[in-house]
Amino acid sequence: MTKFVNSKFVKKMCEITHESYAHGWDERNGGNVSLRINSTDLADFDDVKEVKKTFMLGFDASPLAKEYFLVTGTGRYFRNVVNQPTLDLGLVQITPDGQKADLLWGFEDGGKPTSEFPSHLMTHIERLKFDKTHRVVMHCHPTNVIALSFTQDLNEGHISRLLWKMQAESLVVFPEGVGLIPYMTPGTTAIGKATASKMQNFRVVMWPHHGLFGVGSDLDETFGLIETVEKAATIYSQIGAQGGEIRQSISDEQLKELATAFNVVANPAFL
Ligand code: 2HA
Ligand code: ZN
Repeated sequence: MTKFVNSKFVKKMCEITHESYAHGWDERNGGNVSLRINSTDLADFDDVKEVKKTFMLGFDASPLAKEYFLVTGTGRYFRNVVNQPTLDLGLVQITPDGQKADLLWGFEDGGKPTSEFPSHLMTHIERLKFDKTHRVVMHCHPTNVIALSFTQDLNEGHISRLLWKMQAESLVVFPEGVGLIPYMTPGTTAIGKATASKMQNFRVVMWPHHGLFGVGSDLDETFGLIETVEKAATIYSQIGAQGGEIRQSISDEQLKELATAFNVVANPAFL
């Protein structure tokens, strides 16, 4: 029998959290990730069968009853996960009544799931209505995206079009654009509800003056989505550093050609 710490799930979480930290998106305890895992993929591990403790969720997660999530811990530093995954990560199963999460592995020094776990689970619930392949929710604090939320009108169409026009890749990677919620207090059920509601139409949602929430079917894809949004915002910052004058840019027509060429549907409300 294999130990869960050696699983591809833990390995990939270690890699992604470290990569996100190395990009400068997770100062101190910033950021959190959750990954939904199938029960069949856990069958080989003998150290995930017993309930170690149980956490109250504080809301009704019954659409996720019996689902398994590998999740980062509250207060834990992304910088450290790679060196102490059994402390900073936990594998939980949502209880059949959807009110609690049973800890099966990890959080060995008394940790518990991220403070944003309600936002994660509400987002998982919403995304699974549209896309059964959906498995990952990732939150982090990308610097240039946060900067944009101070200098730009907080309008989804404006932000999405700005980011689409910063590089040819943007529209292909996030054709729906970027969703936006008002500034809200982190870690609350209210921010979870607002984020999940945006996830009906978007895979990436900006939290002004705070960061991004991204979703996807695996960790690489979700990381890549956030990376692409932040790259576009970084180009915008660099344009500012080069004097800020835009002499030529990608036109609406060229965006439409991109959508056709890459077989994606650009959000009709924005283009
Ligand atoms: O995990 O990033 O939003 C810490 C945070 C809260
Ligand atoms: Zn945060």
